[in-house]
Amino acid sequence: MTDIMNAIKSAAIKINKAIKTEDTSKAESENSSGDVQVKLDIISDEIIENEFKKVSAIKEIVSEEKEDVTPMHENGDYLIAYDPLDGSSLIDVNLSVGSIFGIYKDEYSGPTIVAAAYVVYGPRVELVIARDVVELYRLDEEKNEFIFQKELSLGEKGKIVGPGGTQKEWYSYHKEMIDKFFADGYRLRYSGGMVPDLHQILLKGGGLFAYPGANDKPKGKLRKLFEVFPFAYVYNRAGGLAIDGKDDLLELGIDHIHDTTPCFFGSDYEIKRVLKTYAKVEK
Ligand code: AHM
Ligand code: MG
Repeated sequence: MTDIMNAIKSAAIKINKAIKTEDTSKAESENSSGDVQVKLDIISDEIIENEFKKVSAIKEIVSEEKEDVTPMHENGDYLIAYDPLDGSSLIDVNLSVGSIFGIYKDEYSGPTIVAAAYVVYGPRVELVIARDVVELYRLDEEKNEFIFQKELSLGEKGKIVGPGGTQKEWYSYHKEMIDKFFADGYRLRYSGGMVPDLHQILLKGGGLFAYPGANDKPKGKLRKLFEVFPFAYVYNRAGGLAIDGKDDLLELGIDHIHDTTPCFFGSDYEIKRVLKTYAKVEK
């Protein structure tokens, strides 16, 4: 596991450099989910694959940017699913983006994830690693080294909400629930990048991030393996909760590598309110 985390650190240092120096325009291709790729999506994917190739503990990898899995080391113990550059459509407006990693054993599913990590490329580069506990590291760009800062945990309740999706398409009960949070004094904190949005809630110690199912996307947008399960693992380990509306996200399996699911991440109080709203709804 240490070798995997070191590979993630090396990849993050290289991706950070690429973000600062490479062309930020669109590529002429789409990924497996039909999203337009930017050139940096492809560069970041290659950087990570090259770092993971060196780690014998990795049996195979699968990227949000590729259709299928890539075998690595036959005797390796771990399967890694990753999103090399999440929120890459925010690159050209200079908002924060991130890389997300889920480390699985035996198969790709909620119950088999054994560790998760993500990197935020913002004004500072930060890395969060979740195993037994959740740890925050910050990149010292002079030493090219990630320095441990502190352990992270969520409180019982927060003050901010990040409501994803297109409001016009939300189901009425979802809109009423979000409106009620704001009526109760919650403040809107939403950049359009799940990594900085979830990072903010985690560092502030609580709140709610939602990317629901809606009329245009009944199964949501965010992908189980590359985005949802890793953050569900981080939030669980930090003492928060992560659900699809009714069930714990880490109880879910997959039918296909690129499956999506509605998802809600947050502290105890806010997620209990989501559970109450969605209890009335058929799954
Ligand atoms: P990406 O992997 O193609 O970048 O998409 C994931 C991102 C998330 O970071 C964010 O929460 C979501 O897409 C926002 O999507 P939209 O603006 O389409 O609602
Ligand atoms: Mg993504």
